[in-house]
Amino acid sequence: MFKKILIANRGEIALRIIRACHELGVKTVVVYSEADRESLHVRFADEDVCIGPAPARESYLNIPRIIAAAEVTGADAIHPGYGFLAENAEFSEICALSGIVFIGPNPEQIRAMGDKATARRTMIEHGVPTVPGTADVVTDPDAARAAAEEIGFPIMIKASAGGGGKGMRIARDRETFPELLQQAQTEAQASFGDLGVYLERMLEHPRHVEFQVFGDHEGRILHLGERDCSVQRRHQKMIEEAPSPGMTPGLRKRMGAAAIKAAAAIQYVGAGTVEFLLDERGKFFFIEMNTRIQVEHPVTEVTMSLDLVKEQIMVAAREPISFSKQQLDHRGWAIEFRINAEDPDRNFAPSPGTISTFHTPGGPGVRLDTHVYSGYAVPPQYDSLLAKLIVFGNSREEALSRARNALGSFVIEGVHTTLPLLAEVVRDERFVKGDVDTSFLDRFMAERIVRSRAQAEAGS
Ligand code: MV4
Repeated sequence: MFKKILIANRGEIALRIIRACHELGVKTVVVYSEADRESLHVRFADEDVCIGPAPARESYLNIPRIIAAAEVTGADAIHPGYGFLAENAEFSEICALSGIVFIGPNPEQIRAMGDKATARRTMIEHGVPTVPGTADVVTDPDAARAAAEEIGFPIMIKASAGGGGKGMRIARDRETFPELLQQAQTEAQASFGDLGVYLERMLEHPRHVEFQVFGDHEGRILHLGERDCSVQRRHQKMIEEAPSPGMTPGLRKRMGAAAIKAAAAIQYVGAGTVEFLLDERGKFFFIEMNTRIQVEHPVTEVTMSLDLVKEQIMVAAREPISFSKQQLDHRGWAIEFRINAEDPDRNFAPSPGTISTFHTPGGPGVRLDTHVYSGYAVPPQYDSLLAKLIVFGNSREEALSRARNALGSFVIEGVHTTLPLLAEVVRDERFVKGDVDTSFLDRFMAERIVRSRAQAEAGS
């Protein structure tokens, strides 16, 4: 087992990794920017190194400074968390060259799944169901238009070096296709330095269901159930739950087998997530594979009684993973709510500032992953996530009831947050029925605006 792990991240996930390390008896080193001097991950770690000013490229994305911090503190491994350098193959390579274990997959696996067209082709070759589309990137506009006619509109144009919704365009007909193709290629070149885009038939209003997978060094690969992430806004997930309300035992068996096949195609090691789209007829299609621990990992942890971060560290240290012994089974229901410092009444505008009141919910089945405290100044330079409220129940009804109470007794003052909106969503009839797909939140927000205008008029 490692003696000391450097955590190359910040916020709630840095605290989460520190806790896992301390439970394993491993010392922790954290890096932080000047904007994070008062952050909890600095206070909780055994050692801390200030690596630069606030901008991420000067700190949390700065590979030489992170490697230097690991060397001067004698860390024998680095955990990248999610975001920042978590899926940066070059960083994983430089760690290996520096004799530091990167807690994650190897560079080849990161590259294979980071290039979305290569990932698709790999899945097609291994018989994993994919959305009808091109097997590779398209460059020539005429060939692209011919492919689009073949696939049929509407078409999703996706950047191969993108992912997570970045660098996507929807083309609804052949007239607008050439212009949208050009836009997608220009944006991909500007954002990712690679203009490669591929085409997929667009599924209207699918569910977004992802499977947690885990591989060890002996080639064993298993899945740890699914998470439904359909409640999202512009690719920012807001509510995730395990299991998915749209799942049946037979469908879970088929999707789980496909997820394992996807991971086995690249001999995956460590924690990974295979993302699918699920349509209303129960057909599913691979869209992406993520080679990192995800924000929403806790809903899998509480329904599988596992600590996924500890398992990641065990695999990286080539120790046996705990679930190779015990029989795995999911029990109960978990729902995660992302509490962001954003104003839902101003189109989710970021709302940095100082937290004046931070009163947290509790009781049976309530978990809160957060780095925030009363008096904490939310820095404007990073993502707006303040806390993840994870609620567990023996049934979805119990989880929903607990969620309503927990959201209702959670008080954050000093910044606007998504708390009020989340408290409304858990009362929405369609959400309570589990009858949601990826269009749910956009529709909910549109109706919310109409309601608030009607109330304003009624009040006036
Ligand atoms: C799609 C899709 C429908 N059809 N692909 C890609 C990135 C991932 N985070 C979501 N992605 C989607 N890919 C095809 N062929 C629907 C989504 C999607 C989505 C798209 C636009 C806006 C919000 C979305 C939420 C979940 C899934």
